[in-house]
Amino acid sequence: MTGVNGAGKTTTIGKLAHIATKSGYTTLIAAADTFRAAAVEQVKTWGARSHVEVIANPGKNTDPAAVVYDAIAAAQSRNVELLLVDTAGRLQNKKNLMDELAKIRRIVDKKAPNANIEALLVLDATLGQNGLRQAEVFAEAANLSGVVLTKLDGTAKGGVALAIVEKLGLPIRFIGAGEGIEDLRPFSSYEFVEALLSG
Ligand SMILES: Nc1nc2c(ncn2[C@@H]2O[C@H](COP(=O)(O)OP(=O)(O)OP(=O)(O)O)[C@@H](O)[C@H]2O)c(=O)[nH]1
Ligand SMILES: [Mg+2]
Repeated sequence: MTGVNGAGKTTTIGKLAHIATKSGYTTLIAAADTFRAAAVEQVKTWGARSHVEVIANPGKNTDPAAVVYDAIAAAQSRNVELLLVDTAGRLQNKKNLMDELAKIRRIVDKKAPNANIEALLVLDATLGQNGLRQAEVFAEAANLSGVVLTKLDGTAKGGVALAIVEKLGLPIRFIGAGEGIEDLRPFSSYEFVEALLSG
């Protein structure tokens, strides 16, 4: 799960862990936002809500790629079906942080060559057309396979999704419509266009 600061990555991980558990998948979470100590606590709180264990490294300034490495090893040894990876928020114009994301992606590709890998950009719908530029840069660094559009419970309609699908060919996978654990839905193009065109 990738994206700029505050887009809703950690919340979306919590919601996905809930859906996964309800759907009978064995799931783990990798706490690869190692920038802030509070980030690990936040994702642990979300994991606990659906009884999903979180793999974290308690050390200071740990390498997020190392956490992902450990989490993949744990997932493999336990035959876990789904590993959700939380990453730190980063601005797409910070080259060192985008390089770090690319490194995480390389670890995933190398350690889990047979996995079905989804790299999702979590995009705050209230930020409008800024999202297109974010999507372009994240697509390059993380080899994105899709987008989660969050905060559609407010006044934003998420029209940027049209540009992202058209320019980058990335599907919208889920929409976030609230802060609660149930507030994540699979994307429906029909409903989306209806909402976009209404009032
Ligand atoms: N209204 C609304 N708020 C949301 C939604 N998704 C996330 N939020 C809120 O957005 C804020 C940031 O969410 P986080 O999940 O912490 O975002 P993040 O991308 O992990 O942030 P960083 O890790 O700091 O980059 C929180 O207050 C969430 O409750 C949504 O779909 N609707
Ligand atoms: Mg977060």
